[in-house]
Amino acid sequence: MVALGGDHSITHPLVQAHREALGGFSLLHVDAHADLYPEWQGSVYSHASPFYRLLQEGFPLVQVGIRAMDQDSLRLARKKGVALFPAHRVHREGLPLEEILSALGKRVYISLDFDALDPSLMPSVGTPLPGGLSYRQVVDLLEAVFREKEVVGMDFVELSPNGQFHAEMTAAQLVYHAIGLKGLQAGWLSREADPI
Ligand SMILES: [Mn+2]
Repeated sequence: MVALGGDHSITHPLVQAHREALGGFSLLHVDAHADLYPEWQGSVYSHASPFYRLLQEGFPLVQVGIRAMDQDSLRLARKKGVALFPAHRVHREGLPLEEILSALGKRVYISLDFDALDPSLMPSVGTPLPGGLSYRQVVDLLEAVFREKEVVGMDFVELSPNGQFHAEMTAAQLVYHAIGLKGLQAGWLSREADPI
């Protein structure tokens, strides 16, 4: 299933529903923020907390593109064995695809916050942060995951349209591309039909 947010609070119930229907999987979280706060502004179900809850529920977690994380979140991530691929590492070394793939299980749920992308190309988010990923880096990551793993579901969240037409088109194109990758994986589409 593909879900479109809305803020990141939708991910926790979506992941729970996927596990109920499909069994276990690991989580690939692509975001500028770790979203590991136990609560935010009085809510344990806030947009800043989904991965805190999911870690408590035992999901293996891989985070890519992170560039905002407090000390408590970092301690929690280390304690729980989160595989962390911060944006600065991606910029210095390139996308460590092999390492990311080996940190994920065979079955993967993808949750992508559009603010993982650099705000120069994705300004239409509530909490833009400089130093983000390029469109091509995100597409390369998705393509590698779809090539090597079974993707059981995905959500795309935090788009906040503000009149920046190019950003909204970028978001639509990324979702469209991901759905196409799922189509290839499932055999609904063939590479020959769309060589790009
Ligand atoms: Mn975010």
